[in-house]
Amino acid sequence: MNNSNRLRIAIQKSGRLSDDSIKLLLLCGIKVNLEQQHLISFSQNMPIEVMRVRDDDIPGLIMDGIVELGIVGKNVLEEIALSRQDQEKSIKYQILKDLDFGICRLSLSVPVDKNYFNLKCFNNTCIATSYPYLLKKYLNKEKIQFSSFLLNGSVEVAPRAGLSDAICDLVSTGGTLETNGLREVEVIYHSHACLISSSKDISSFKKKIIEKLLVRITGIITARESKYIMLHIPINKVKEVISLLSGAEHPTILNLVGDKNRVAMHMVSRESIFWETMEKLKILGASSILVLPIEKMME
Ligand code: PRT
Ligand code: ZN
Repeated sequence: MNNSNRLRIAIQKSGRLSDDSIKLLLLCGIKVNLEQQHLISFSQNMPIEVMRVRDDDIPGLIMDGIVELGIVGKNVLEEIALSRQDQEKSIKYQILKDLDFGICRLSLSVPVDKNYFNLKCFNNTCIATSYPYLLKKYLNKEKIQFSSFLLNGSVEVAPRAGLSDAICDLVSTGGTLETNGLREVEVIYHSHACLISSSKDISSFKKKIIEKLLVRITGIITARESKYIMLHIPINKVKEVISLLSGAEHPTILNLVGDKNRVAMHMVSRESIFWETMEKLKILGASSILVLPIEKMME
């Protein structure tokens, strides 16, 4: 239980989620110096302390009520929840927000030269994995008989070393699998980072800070997904632009000085604007097309 008056937020100390987690906290306006090698760093402008730990420790810290907020991959969260369930420990937590980083999938992969038809091919196989609980949950549901062993690193070398028939590991680009002569055959879990909170007693003072952070994080993520678009277009093509940019809401139309046939359109689009869309706008007669990133948004 955290009795301090400061809201504690746990993030990964060093790894794939660290930079994005720190960036998110800074964008939320939390001033904190994370340069030193300290476990806990105090914010200079908010009643917040940031705790930097291994990602595998974050779900437990939340479920035991040691910290109020955490940023962790859903894969780790679900794996730890399953293992704690097995040990009859508390698994209470809340997912407050799905975040837009740490995107990966947990997949089953086999050597490229091995025939694979369907999940039944995993019957009586031995699978190396860092996620035994997620693997067991998935294959048990499919009624596959298998054995597994835990490797917390270098999982991808297990089949070549003659230790296993297959692996169950995280994949993002697929490069690691390819380098190790493996082929991804089944995705068993889609994951991304998420903001989680403890379900234990949280003071109303801390709840207010959490609410404030949540609004800010939602604004940051919406802004990152959105683009501000400006362009010039013949007046009679305005409707076509609107239907082409279907993710854009309520465009602003402005007159252009010295050109009665064309107008300027300004709008926010909730969708990515690809080169293909810009080329289509050009064909419609658009010019001076600008697509700008948005830093913050509040609705
Ligand atoms: O030290 P600590 O325990 O904190 O860190 P860690 O080594 O356990 O985790 P880390 O930093 O590797 O990953 C943290 C989290 O990032 C994971 O739990 C996922 O939620 C997320 N994530 C996103 C990934 C990947 N993408 C990823 N590609 N985690 C690991 N990988 C590894 C994967 O295990 C494999 O070795 O990257 C390799 C595959 O990548 P590709 O691009 O070659 O497919
Ligand atoms: Zn870890």
